[in-house]
Amino acid sequence: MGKYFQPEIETMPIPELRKLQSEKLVKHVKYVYENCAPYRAKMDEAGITPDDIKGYDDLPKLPFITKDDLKDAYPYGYVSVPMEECVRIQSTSGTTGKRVVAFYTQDDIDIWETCCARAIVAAGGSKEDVVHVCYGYGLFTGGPGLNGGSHKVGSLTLPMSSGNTDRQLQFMEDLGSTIICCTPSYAANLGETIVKRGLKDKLKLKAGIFGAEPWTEEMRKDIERTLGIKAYDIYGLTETCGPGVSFECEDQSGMHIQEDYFIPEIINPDTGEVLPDGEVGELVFTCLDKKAFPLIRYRTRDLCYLKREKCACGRTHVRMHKPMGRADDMMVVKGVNVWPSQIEAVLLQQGYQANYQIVVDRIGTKDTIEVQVELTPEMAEANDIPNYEREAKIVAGLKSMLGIKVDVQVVAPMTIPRSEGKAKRVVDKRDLYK
Ligand code: DLL
Repeated sequence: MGKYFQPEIETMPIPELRKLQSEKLVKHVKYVYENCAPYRAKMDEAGITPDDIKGYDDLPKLPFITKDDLKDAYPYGYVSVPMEECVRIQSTSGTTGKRVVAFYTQDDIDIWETCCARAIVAAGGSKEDVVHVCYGYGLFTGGPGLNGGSHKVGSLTLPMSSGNTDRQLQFMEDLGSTIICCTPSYAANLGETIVKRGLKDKLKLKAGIFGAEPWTEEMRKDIERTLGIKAYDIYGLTETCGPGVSFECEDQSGMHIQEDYFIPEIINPDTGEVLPDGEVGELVFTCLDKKAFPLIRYRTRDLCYLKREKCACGRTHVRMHKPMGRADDMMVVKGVNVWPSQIEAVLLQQGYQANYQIVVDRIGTKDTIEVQVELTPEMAEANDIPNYEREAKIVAGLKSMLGIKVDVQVVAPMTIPRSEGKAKRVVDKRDLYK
């Protein structure tokens, strides 16, 4: 198959790429203005009409979309095609608050899967490969995205989904998996088990495509050593389609953003001003083709910078440095996006006050998360419910909110240190954005 899935697009000379983006942007802004009521309202409010957008350079004139905008319009507000043209939804985690439901037409899915196919080929994939997908399937975009990309490449696809390590290893060995797709923390976990069981020589793995959460260069080295593979980063978010918005090539020097489909910008998260290439700021995406759930200047809250220098792989598309932090307080724990406000909502619902602390750590290759919450003085005085019962109820509430098991410890009033400034709600000992 060669080193590119679509060489003419992936190595397109930059002037041609800009021309393509300009043409698509002009058409798409008109489409969105005519079909997406909340974005039309934003443009009207900003005094911008589709005629003001004549090409790529006019992008900064357009208003931003934020996660709160999508949340306020939940679930159908941004849907811009008749419902009978939608063939799929995917969704972010969380039962209330921050959940976003993204809709797709068949063309939207094709584009998304094409992005994932490009990522698989960039990691050395071809028809001869056996692609072992152990991202979660379901509402999470990881499994379905890489699965679809692997089909497009023509590889034999193993839709394993996440968990059940014994079964993963059995299939890997029996069916000769060559490329593995999962979160980097699960890859590290698998690597550890493979070393422990002495399985490395029985496996045919050569590459891995890992993303959905921050990971360090140290983790990359560790995974490459224990699995005996080359480890590639992949990035994306549900709102823009899912994985494949950007991915690494063999140069492993940043992720190429699929610029024929997405225009990236880096902005100052406080002022919204566009920053020059090379400066760290918030990553913003304009999706140029998405019809069911269009996004113009969507603020990801991920912090990084863009690199425009020529890449040794021959791809011309701009590279983003791996996310270096967040402009908000989201954490990815056990592969799931977690906001402290979701945890706080569960605690307040159950009658506690906002005196709590969240401690996140990584023991070996596994994330741990513990919430310590104070009893209110009234609860302590009444002393009518044992702490273990209280803890079990909070654990259940958090499981239903976040979908993951959180350890909970109920502590006496006034135990958690008070802050004189901003409360330090989260202690994340993992230090993943190095
Ligand atoms: O995590 C999509 C995905 C699936 C990407 C599989 C890669 C592989 P969400 O659940 O909506 O979508 O979470 C998106 O996860 O804004 C980042 O903060 C974080 N994230 C995703 N990929 C990376 C990465 C999927 N490679 C949010 N490095 C994003 C660091 C990442 N953070």
